[in-house]
Amino acid sequence: MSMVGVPAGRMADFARRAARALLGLPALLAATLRAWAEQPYDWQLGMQPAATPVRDHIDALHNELVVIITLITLFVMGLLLYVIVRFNAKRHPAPSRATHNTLLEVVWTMVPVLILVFIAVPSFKLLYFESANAHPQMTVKITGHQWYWSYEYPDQGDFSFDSNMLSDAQDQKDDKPRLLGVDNPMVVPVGTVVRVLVTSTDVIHSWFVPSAGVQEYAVPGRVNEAWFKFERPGVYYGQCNQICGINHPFMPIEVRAVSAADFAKWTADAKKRYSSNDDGMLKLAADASR
Ligand SMILES: [Cu+2]
Repeated sequence: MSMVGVPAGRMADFARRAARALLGLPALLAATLRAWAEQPYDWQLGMQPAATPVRDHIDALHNELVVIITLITLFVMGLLLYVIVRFNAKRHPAPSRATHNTLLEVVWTMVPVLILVFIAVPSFKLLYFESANAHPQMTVKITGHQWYWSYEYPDQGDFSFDSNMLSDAQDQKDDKPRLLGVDNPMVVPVGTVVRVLVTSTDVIHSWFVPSAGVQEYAVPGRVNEAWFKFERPGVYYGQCNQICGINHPFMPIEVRAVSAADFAKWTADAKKRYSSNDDGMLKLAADASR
């Protein structure tokens, strides 16, 4: 059998090609996901893949909540449909005048309370898990400024540097995603518990790297703590996600998780490059004179 005007041979050929394309789809998808793993991509569904234990836990809680939410939604929808069908004016012309039912009221108060308690247990566990790690292996201090980030490495020789967004032209040259690439990325060793201390010099910013599961407010005059341990090497992008002024969307975050050897190499180089770093002061002066 063939479609009108299409020879059977070509139909078979088309079916074969379609089957091949379908079989190849999972591999293609996996490759795409890998290539775009640590940043948003067009038509993305769901969240960026987890890269740290904290994000693994966040995903686990999220998946658990999706099940609970789905069951509740289906239950309420079922009740609504039942009422609409069974008790509409046509089938049920004389409505009940009952206003109280003690048993029903106790049940519909207690059941939601129990559900919330059931959710609160893993939720509080996660809060404590992500708030601080008792055994950090190194510390990086992160400071938000209008509108860039700066990073300090007290354990590796106390150097610091500023991290500014790249221009579109530079992003293209360096093959970095637009509005996410920076000139000096934060570099950390993979498999290491990194404590980050987050603060700000001007207004409230927020250091947010989705794949790390870290979103920490940067508040002037206050130091907030978070931690991460990247499980695999990669480049992880994030952004300030606290509306902090006109250039709020232009203070991206780029974290590079590298091997211990590469980190040692980078540290040695960074110590030389950033030791007499007064970029920050120059930038502040430039901002003030504007
Ligand atoms: Cu900001």
